[in-house]
Amino acid sequence: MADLPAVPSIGQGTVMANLHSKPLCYVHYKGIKFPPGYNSVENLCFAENEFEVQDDDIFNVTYPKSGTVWMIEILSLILNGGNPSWNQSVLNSCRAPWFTTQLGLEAAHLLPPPRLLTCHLPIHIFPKAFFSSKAKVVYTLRDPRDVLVSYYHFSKMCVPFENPESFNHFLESFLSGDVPFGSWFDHVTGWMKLKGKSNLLFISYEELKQDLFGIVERLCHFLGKELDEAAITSVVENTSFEAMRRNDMCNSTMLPKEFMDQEKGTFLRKGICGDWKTHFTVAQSEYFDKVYQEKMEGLKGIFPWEHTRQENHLGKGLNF
Ligand code: PPS
Repeated sequence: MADLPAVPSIGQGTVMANLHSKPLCYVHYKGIKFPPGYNSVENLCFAENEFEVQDDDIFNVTYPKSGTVWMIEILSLILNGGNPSWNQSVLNSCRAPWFTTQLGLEAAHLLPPPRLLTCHLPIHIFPKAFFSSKAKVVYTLRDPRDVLVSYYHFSKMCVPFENPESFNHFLESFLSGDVPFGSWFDHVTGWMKLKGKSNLLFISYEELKQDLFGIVERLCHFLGKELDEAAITSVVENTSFEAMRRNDMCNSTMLPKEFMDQEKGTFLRKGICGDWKTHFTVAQSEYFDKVYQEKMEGLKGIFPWEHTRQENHLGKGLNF
């Protein structure tokens, strides 16, 4: 397993070397487009309908750019009682395989229980077997404006993604859901329908930034894996942005150039909240807000990015 390519961001598999030399042809499945090269209709169909879910499986589910790789590091460390040796010696794609791809599926079958499994699947394509199992899902979400900015930069460096024409064009595509893995709004509202179920935990990137120690404690409790203070401190230290940047097992620098062009960007780019403010014009911000208000009707008021910093410090809006 250790010789599998690290694809920390969006999957595992062989990518054609000339992906960027011709127009990209996305894989389409159930209304969602997926990056070519390592996704196939067969594997997506298998993941949805035939993937065998085990009761002790732990799924790390996200919309892209919401903190997927961060959560892999956190969960891997929790499962190892805070000991960083697994994180530092085994690629993240082998520790928490992208089971919707062929290589990820093979890696998943080799993992001893409890398995960590990763995907960006919207709920309507998620393994059917999950819904009658005791398996757990950790769903991480992030301010969609920061997701958009991160996704924009990522699309420029990741070869199986269309190179954005401009920031404004990408914003339009994002708001209309015409990006790989579909609409952020549909993804989040779809998963939020399961809010309240005991085997699902929703965590936000903003909470991770604000109180990593507290969130690790919450995750430990959810997973039934209580750690002492020293172990939690180790999880926190080894999953800091700086520590992850130094760790080749998760910083994506091991990826082949034909998959990710490190000269065009850095996967662990800025790691902050609110970077959208340096990208959006006032007009773009107002347009985004208008679409957000329409699409998030019914769920408004519960997400950390909808509150002021002071309210968040008072603990409002963080426990959804
Ligand atoms: S992917 O490609 O969908 O799997 O990307 P994903 O891992 O979901 O998101 C990448 C963004 O998460 C940031 N990140 C972190 N921020 C803070 N601290 C830590 N430890 C951390 N690890 C990952 C990463 O930098 C990307 O965000 P941006 O805004 O681009 O920096």
